[in-house]
Formats: sequence, structure tokens, C-alpha cells
Amino acid sequence: MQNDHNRQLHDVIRRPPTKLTPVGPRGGHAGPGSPTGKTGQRHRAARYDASLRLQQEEHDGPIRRDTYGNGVPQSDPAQGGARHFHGSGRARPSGAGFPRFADTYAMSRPMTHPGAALSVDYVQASAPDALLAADTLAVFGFGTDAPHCDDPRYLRIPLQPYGTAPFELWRGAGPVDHGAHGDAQSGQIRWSSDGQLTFGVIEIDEPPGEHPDHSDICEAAERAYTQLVGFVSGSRTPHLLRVWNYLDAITQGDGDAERYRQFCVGRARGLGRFDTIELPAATAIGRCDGQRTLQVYWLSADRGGTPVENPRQVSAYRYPRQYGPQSPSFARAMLPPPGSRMPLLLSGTASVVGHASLHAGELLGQIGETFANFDALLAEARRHQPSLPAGFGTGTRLKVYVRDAEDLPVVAQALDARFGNSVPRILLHAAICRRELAVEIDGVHA
Ligand code: 3EB
Repeated sequence: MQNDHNRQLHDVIRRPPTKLTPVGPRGGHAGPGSPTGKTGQRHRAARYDASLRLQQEEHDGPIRRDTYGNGVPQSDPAQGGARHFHGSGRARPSGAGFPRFADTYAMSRPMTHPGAALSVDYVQASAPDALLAADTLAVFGFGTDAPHCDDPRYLRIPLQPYGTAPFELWRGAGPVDHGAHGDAQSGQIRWSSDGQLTFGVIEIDEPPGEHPDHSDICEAAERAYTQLVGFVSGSRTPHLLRVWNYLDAITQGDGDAERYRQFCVGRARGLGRFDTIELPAATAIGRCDGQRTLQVYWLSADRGGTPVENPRQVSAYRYPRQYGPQSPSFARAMLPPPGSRMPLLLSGTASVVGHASLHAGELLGQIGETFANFDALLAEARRHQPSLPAGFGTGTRLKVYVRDAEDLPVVAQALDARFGNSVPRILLHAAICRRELAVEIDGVHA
């Protein structure tokens, strides 16, 4: 076993020197935890040091492995060099027996302090306002007809739902604070937090660019993630658990100029260089509305979760070069921080085995393979948390993204046959980041 197996840095491809200019003013923000400017400054300094170091390094290509048995990557806190989202100033130890900064923090709180809690539900309502209770972290409205609402906790996602369009409702452990941070030019973040969990969202209009159609998704992604990391790492909830990315025309452009691949480059640049164990679970999905606005929303926590990889799949951050110049920055799933009342957070999952897409042109084959992937992922997660149900059921919530609108009724029927009414789900018309993939599913599971 190679030495680097225990510690994997998520490599960022080299960036031109001109990109080192900080993007806009970013003082201390009034977000959750109201970090001082000082804290933010330290994180930014680290970011640019890392970028400068990368200038001198060749991108040494994908890490090749002869199997795709990806365990949870282990982190050795004795080795430095990576950046981290959390404020402890060292890598988050993943092995049992390590005194975790987060645990120390938890012990210093009053015994009555409740741990993090999150419920995710799909609910019918006439307007989002009806769902904005004191403990509401976020409300999502789907489709181009979704109502508008100025509350920072409400987000419109212009993916067209199939059938009735419920709202997605996230509730936390208690009353939330919410607000907006930053200016429109560098990208405004809207957020809400109950102290243990923070919801945040940033929407960035793509600037003019060359590839592939005069709209620069790479730059938009870098800006979004630069803002995201600055905000999250300076907050009291510095552990990024889960991120959703919605971008228009995701497979437009050829080869490395394809928009998804360019998004991956910008995302990694914005994230900077850090240990793969810090990667959140994620979804990256294509919008079909022609609006060149990148939407990124996330969930972060006061304590770190445990990333879970899928034994049937190569970790996305180790995908070989053929899928683009920058491997995608995400974990297959995230187990919530220990002691919290939260579901397992499932990344976007499709008919990918190893790193290859299977069943091109076969919708039902792709659906079956996707659920085989989930079965393996749940089994892996249950090694850490045996109380987790082995199969999807009433504690599961799924979002099902379907590329071709005419496939929607077929997918709906396949899910009816598989689950009946036992698994709440929303079907959305949305493009998948590989052209041959017809369906992708994400969700939460408890
Ligand atoms: C895959 O398995 C499908 O780039 O954030 C799924 C989830 C996918 C997240 C991302 C991409 C992402 O590679 C694609």
C-alpha cells in the first residue's frame, strides 16, 4: 500500500498567475458565529499560499489504483499542508480514539444543549411563507412557476417538477437566525442557522467568457466557491457536509471545454487544496431554463460528518483524466456528526460503476444500477452507523433528476413499482452531467 493512501490531497489543476488577484472585497461577515475579519483574513492568506504553491507544481494526473475499493480516506493530523474548513487549525482526525476538536467543543457546552437536528420533508403549501416557522432552515420551491419570496431561507430552483410541485422543507433543532452577507458584485450569500447547522446559498451570474459559448461557468464556480469557503470557514458551523450545484446547459461544449468539466475546474480552484476527507457530499445538475446563473447551496455544521465512499464506484475525486482536467470534488455520501439527529446525506448517484457509465440508452437499466449503487452505499454507511435502515423507506427522501421530459412518466412508474408510496420523492426535469446518463438521484436517508 502506498504511503499516500492514508492522506490524499485533492489536487487542483494549475491556474494562471492572473487568477491570484483576490475576487472582490471580503471582510469579516456577520454570518453565523459572526467571525471577525481577522479569522477570515487568516483563511484567505492560507488560500493564496496554497495557490502560489500550486504554481510550482505540475498537476501529476489522477491517482491510479488497481481496484475501486474506496474506503473512507484516513487523515493523519501530523502531516500539514492542507487547508481545512473548520477552525481547529489541523486536520480532522478520522480514526477512533482521537480527541476531536468538535467533541471537546461539544463537551464544553451545557448538557442540555441539543445536538444538531435536521428534518427534510416534501410538503404541499400554497406559499412558502406558510412554511417559514421559527425553526425553518430552508424552503425550496421547484419549477419556473414556483412562487417568489424575499425571506433568505427561501430558494427557487427552476427545475420543472413532474406532477404536483411540493416544497422541500428543512427544519433545524430550534429557532434560526438568518440574513444576507456580502455584496451583489462578489456574490451575496443568504444564510440561516440554528447554531448547529447552517443553510447557505449563493447565486452567481456567469461572466462573459470564451468557452464554449461566451459564458464563463469556470469563473462563476470559482467565485461561488471562494465566497462559500470564506463564509463557511469563518463561521461557527465550519464543516461543509453537503452542497448542491445547479447550472444551465451542463453538457454543452466538447472535450475539456464542456461546461461541467469547466465547472469542476472552477469549483476546485475556489475550494483550494485540502484533504479529500474534507470534501462534502454533492450534487451537480443541469438546469434547462437557459439562465446562466450558477446556483450553489449548502449545509454546514458545527461538527464534522463522516464521508462515505461507494465500494462499487471509484471515488469521484479519483476519476481518471478522461473525464476532464479536474476530478469532481465530492464524497458519495456524508454521515452526520455523531450524536446528531440527522439523516445520511446522499450525493447525486447515477448508473456509474467503477468510473464508467453503464446502460447507455437503457433507462430502466440505469435506474436499476443506480439503486444497486445506493444499496452498496447504504451497506458502507451502515458499517459506521448500523442503526441506519438497510433499504430505502419512510425515512428516505429522494430527488430524482430525469434528463428527457418524455422519460418522466416511465421513471415515475418504475419508482411506483419499486417503492409504492413508502418513499417520498420529487421528480424533476434536469440534465445530468454526462450525456449518456438519463437519470440521477440524490436524497437523505434515515
Ligand atoms: C457521478 O457519479 C455522477 O460533480 O458534484 C454526481 C454527484 C455527479 C455530484 C458533482 C457529479 C457530482 O460522477 C455525477
